Amino acid sequence: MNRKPIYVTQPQLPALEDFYPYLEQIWENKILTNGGPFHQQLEKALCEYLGVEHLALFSNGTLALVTALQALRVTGEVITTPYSFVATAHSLLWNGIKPVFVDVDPYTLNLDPQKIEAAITPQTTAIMPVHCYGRPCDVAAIQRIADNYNLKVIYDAAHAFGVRDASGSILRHGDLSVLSFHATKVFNTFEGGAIICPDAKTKQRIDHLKNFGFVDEVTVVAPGINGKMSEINAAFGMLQLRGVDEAIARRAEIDRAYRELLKDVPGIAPMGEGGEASANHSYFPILVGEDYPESRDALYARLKEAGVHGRRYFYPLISDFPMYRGLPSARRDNLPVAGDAAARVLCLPIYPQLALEDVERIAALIRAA
Ligand code: T4K
Repeated sequence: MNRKPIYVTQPQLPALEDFYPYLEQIWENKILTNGGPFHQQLEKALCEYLGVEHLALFSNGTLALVTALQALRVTGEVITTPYSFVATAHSLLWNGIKPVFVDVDPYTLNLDPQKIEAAITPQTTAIMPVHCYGRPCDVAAIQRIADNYNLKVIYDAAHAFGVRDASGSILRHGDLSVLSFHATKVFNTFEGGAIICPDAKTKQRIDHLKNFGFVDEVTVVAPGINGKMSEINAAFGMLQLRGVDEAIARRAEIDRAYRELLKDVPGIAPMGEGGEASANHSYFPILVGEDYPESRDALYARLKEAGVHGRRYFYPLISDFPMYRGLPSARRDNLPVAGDAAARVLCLPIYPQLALEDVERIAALIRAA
């Protein structure tokens, strides 16, 4: 039987005709970008939805990370994780900052706070952890270290849309948090991103930085960049926001189905529940262990052969890419937990429209080894 390929994710798209009124509005306004009406509406709506006070929209998550570092005037060395998408560390290189890789915790695969202190030097100015797969970092432990050593904390929260801990949004921790609204994310604006700011003054600085440094027609206060989100993307975001709770609920259903279907497959370990935090089910990572009859790569290839395109997020480790591998902190013996996870991880397809019968078929393929 000829089946359509199943990708690791697929964007949730609202009905096309529901987008027409937004397009008509843009045509009528004739404001296409530079902080237009939809841009303003979306900033406000996202603050309300996420439970944060100040948020600056961006054209993508990577430029938001680059700008967040600029906004806090971070220099020197920054402690970060090797177990992430390459944009995390690239944002440091774009600012002339040296990344210092620290190993991850085996349970969450987030930066291990117990290993951070040993990597701090007189040049260290900040920590950039990632809430990997939307699972919260140990924010309290990280903040204690940052306070002790007077370091900034910038969370790469690209995966953590809508995630909350016991007292509110996970995005309110640290000095700044950065979201991605890329097509593959839980909430998408085709391309997009945002910085969550603690106060209006920081947001204003970030708003200047994303608009070339312009404060008014004749005043430029910093060598800013063009990081603005267009009206089309912002309008699409307004529409997407209407369906995001339903989309996350559907993802939760798929997550539960996988866990049930895979629960006693030897050597297959779906990564843990979200602990005390709410989860957004942005990814469904499994770790393939020695008890499984095939290697992770053999399973990945066999699924692909059957039209199921899982992804090995995050393999290779960032520290293994050529621009990082010469750093002393990139040595494999410095990063044993991250290295082991990168060799064993496979993210299975998860997205709102994925049918339960496809989840069953994927689980059956995994069980069939
Ligand atoms: N920090 C972290 C921790 C991140 O994970 C990311 C991005 C960033 C920062 C940077 O944020 P952005 O600058 O991207 O806003 C994808 C995404 O491009 C990237 O946004 C994401 N992380 C990363 C984890 O995954 P690829 O190269 O794996 O994507 P791609 O194009 O292979 O897409 C995966 C699958 O999704 C495809 O096989 C099919 C499906 N797909 C994809 C697109 C783009 C669709 O069905 N429709 C689409 O439009 O990087």
